[in-house]
Amino acid sequence: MAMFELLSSVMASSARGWRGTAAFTGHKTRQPEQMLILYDIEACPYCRLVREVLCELDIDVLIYPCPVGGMRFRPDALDISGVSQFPLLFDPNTGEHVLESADIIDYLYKHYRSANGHSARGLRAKIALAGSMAATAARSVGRIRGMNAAPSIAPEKPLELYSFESSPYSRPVRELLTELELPYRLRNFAKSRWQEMGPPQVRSRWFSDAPITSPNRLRLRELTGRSQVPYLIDPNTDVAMFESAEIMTYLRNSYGGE
Ligand SMILES: N[C@@H](CCC(=O)N[C@@H](CS)C(=O)NCC(=O)O)C(=O)O
Repeated sequence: MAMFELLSSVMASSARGWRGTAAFTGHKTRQPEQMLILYDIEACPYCRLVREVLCELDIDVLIYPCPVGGMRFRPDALDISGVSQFPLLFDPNTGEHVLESADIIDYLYKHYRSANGHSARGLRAKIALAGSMAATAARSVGRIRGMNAAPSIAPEKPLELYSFESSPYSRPVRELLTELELPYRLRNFAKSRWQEMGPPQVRSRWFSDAPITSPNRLRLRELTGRSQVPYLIDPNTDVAMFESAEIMTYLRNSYGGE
């Protein structure tokens, strides 16, 4: 990945104080039986606040990208909520849909976390939104990445991406998935122990014996022997790969254009 892309992604994560990095481990989150669905725009400052909380609660989610100008999932979203507004959460477990990022965050805490928690309020909410807007700005030099639809071919089945919200290398992949309107199961890969902080090379050198506690970390370790994101699985072609630059080339070649 070009150095500029990486640096601006690091700046975006910093603007949000690296929220969406660690999972809350003190209280068990209840995993939804059926995967939640988020109609999302990667670059949208409000959507980011929701994805951060999903990541911190360690909840997987099916993302239906709805970039500006997109036609693949926007009509569904309009049918569900009656308005063209994102983020929109649909919970197939309860049949409920929720608009408004703060209400979605409250809903997630209420239904899936066995401890109190809610969206930021008052001044804290304003600061969170300002930081999220700054994160979008950091990724907007030349063009707003992850905001506008680009021509693409629809996959038959949703893709699968292991990622955590603040991951500087995962963000450009999510931006491209959004632009190409490619649905994907977002496997949140938040860190549940301090030994999981830092780049993979550092961790494997110093903390190779630390037990893995997060379900998705265990899963990826079983699948690949590694703990590294982004990791893309495409069930349509049986391709599975690490490395953001290679994943993006694969996505462009397989689904871009038309
Ligand atoms: N107050 C809402 C604001 C959401 C919002 O303004 N989202 C923008 C995208 S950043 C939107 O839905 N735009 C309409 C569109 O893209 O059609 C929230 O917190 O969820």
